[in-house]
Amino acid sequence: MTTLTTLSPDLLRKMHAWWRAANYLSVGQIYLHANPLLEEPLTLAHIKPRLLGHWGTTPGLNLLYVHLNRLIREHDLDMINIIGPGHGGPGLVANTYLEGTYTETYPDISHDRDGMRKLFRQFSWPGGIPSHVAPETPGSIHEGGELGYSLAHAYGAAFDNPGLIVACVIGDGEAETGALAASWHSNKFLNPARDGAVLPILHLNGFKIANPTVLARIGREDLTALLRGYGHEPHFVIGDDPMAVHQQLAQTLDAVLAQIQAIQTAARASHPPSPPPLPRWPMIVLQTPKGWTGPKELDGLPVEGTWRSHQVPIAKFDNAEHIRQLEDWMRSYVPQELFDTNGRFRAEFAELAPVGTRRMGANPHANGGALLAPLFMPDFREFAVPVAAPGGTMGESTRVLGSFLAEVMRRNLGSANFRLFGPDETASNRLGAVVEVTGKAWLAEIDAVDVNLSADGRVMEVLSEHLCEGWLEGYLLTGRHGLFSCYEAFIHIIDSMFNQHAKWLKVCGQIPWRKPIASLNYLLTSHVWQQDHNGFSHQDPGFIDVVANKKSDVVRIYLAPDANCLLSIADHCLRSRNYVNLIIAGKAPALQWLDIEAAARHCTVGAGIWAWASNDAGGEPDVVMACAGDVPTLETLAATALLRQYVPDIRIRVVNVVDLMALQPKSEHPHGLDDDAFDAMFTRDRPIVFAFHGYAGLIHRLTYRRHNHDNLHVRGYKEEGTTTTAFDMVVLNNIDRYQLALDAIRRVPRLAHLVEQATQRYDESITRHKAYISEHGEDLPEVRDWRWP
Ligand SMILES: Cc1ncc(C[n+]2csc(CCOP(=O)(O)OP(=O)(O)O)c2C)c(N)n1
Repeated sequence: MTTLTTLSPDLLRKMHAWWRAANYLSVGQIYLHANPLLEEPLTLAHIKPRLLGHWGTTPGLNLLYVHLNRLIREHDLDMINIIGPGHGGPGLVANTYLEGTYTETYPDISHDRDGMRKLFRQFSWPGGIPSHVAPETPGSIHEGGELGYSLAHAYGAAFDNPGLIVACVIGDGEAETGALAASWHSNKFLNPARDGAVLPILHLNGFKIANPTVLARIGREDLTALLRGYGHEPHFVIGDDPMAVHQQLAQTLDAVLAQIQAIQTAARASHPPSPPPLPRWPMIVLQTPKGWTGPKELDGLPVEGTWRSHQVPIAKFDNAEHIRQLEDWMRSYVPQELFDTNGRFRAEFAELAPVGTRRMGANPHANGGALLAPLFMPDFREFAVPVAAPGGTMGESTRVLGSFLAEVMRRNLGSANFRLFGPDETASNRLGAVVEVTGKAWLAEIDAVDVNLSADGRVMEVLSEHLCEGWLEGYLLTGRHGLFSCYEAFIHIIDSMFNQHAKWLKVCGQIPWRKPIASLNYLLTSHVWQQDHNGFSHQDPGFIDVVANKKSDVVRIYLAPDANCLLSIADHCLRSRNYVNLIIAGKAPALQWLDIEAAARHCTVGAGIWAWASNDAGGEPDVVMACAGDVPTLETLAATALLRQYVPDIRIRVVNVVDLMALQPKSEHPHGLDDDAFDAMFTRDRPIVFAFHGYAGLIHRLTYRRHNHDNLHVRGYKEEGTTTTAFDMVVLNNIDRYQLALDAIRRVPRLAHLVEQATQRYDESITRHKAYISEHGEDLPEVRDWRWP
């Protein structure tokens, strides 16, 4: 039985003072660059020339912060705070300043008048800090710019952190996003025995930028039904009278904490129920006015409690009345009661903050690199496919990788810091070996037909790329490791999440106190060239382009030509830090080219001449046949073999690129080959026929500064496709062996006399191919059974 807390008058007074102080500092950050304590009457000279920031959500965030602090102190909680409406950045900066972590992190922002002036001035100021909750904000693992990801991040942080409670403020506007709407399902994947807890707090302040929010206008009954349908027990805190809301919120927080603890205690008992029941986790709906305590109205129009308070409620100071209104607003918090004459937060209020790393701005989970332990890694060579001669063995790259990942999983079960994420595709992507080591996490109902579902599983399968990405990001940001495997075409669903994470990493690289975290690893398979059951909708290699847009110090792109290269790449990526590693590899049975030592050497350099496939004998070739990606590599090698038949004296060099960034100049990317090495591979003046896994334009973009760029002829995917044979896919996109061989003959000047004959032969080959697949429904035997000679 929960006893209702009533805040004592003294505690209520102090908590209210903290809230006023946080609100004061938030308004100060948005508006002022001087006169921080309002020691002089406010004038235009004290007000920033550009007013940037968001007030509307901020008082709610500030209210929650002081109340969560009370909970942490009274129960010695290990808690972090994720802020969905992170545009309320000034609130988080204000609270971490009040609790002391901001000044410990940035000593220049001291607890005195001058420190407060700098605090105000730096906000949204050139060379200062961003307007949103950002990597610079102590205690944050969640950039508050793009809305939608807070709850997924919160669950990612809670997985395998049994002692942690993640409070997660969700904007009611944010709740309209697809990502957030899916995130409510996360509670079916959280095991109260081994994971921490998430406390969702829906901030129902009613409005977005210019509109009401859906959840604020469906009535309490439907909202309750919706949230219960998602498996939560909503607790409503509603009001606009601060004192009443303080009491209600304190009581509610105590009640929800008691429920969380009861769920965990039952699940962690010495004889826990089996199978564990799916708990109905509590959550809070905080319904308070948007822009609470701000101007009630401006120029005759209502502001507090409306969308007009979203950003900067008073935005124009061309009339004295507005300056007076801002001054009245700021003085309504009675700053002299809150700060002493030097600008220091008064001790009787400051003591409300938790102590040391219990402060949310100092919790190490929010600086995950500080907690990161490396994975125990097996030797990837032990999983190698034996390749006695190039092309002499068949193998399924991702299945081979699956065995390696299963061993990584096994070795790290004890440290509980490695998970695999995927949208229902782990088996389809042939990584199924992992499931033999650990189940697939699942706390909802289980039927007799289900396999490998378990409350303890470490494979996270949910048909939401948003959730896979968000959970993994939250998991990584709190100091753990993982990999996300996905169909290549549908990874685009999280393009924007990738963008945000890459931006986060870029900024963290410039913040010394942010410790390096494990890289975000993507394995894209079921790729454009290998669609068995699926067709055109599943054919899109464009994520490579999205990744290539990002800063060179953050992104890496690897195209595995075979299974052994994939092993070497995966080993490297799982050991790396602070990157986004994009790995692309096929899952279909395919010829294997390199033994494991050759693969490791090849992947270390990133690109190389395959001497065994070349016949230029170290001299100048007639043509360079280059390739990146497993299917383009196969077609290039087959084209090379054809060329040698067609033109016995042709000198061919085969170059394979595994690390796409090797193509860029070294000045652009640390993996870039230096110009001499590039020229030694691609020559300065010989034609290059380049078969690329993705869209051709990217190869040109990466190499346009290279000497031989004018001679570089790239073929890639050009949006032709359907449900057809594997070889027909490459034919449809003109990246097939017959086409590549023809290209080579066309590009080599001394072979000009052969072009007509070669063109005729090409046409015949394609006609034969089309007729055969149309008749037999599978590829020509000469294609299916082709082997490197
Ligand atoms: C994905 C995304 N779409 C649009 C925006 C632009 N935007 C910024 S704040 C906001 C309204 C947010 O409303 P809510 O989540 O309720 O936050 P609050 O009202 O507490 O400010 C919008 C649409 C955004 N930041 N992210």
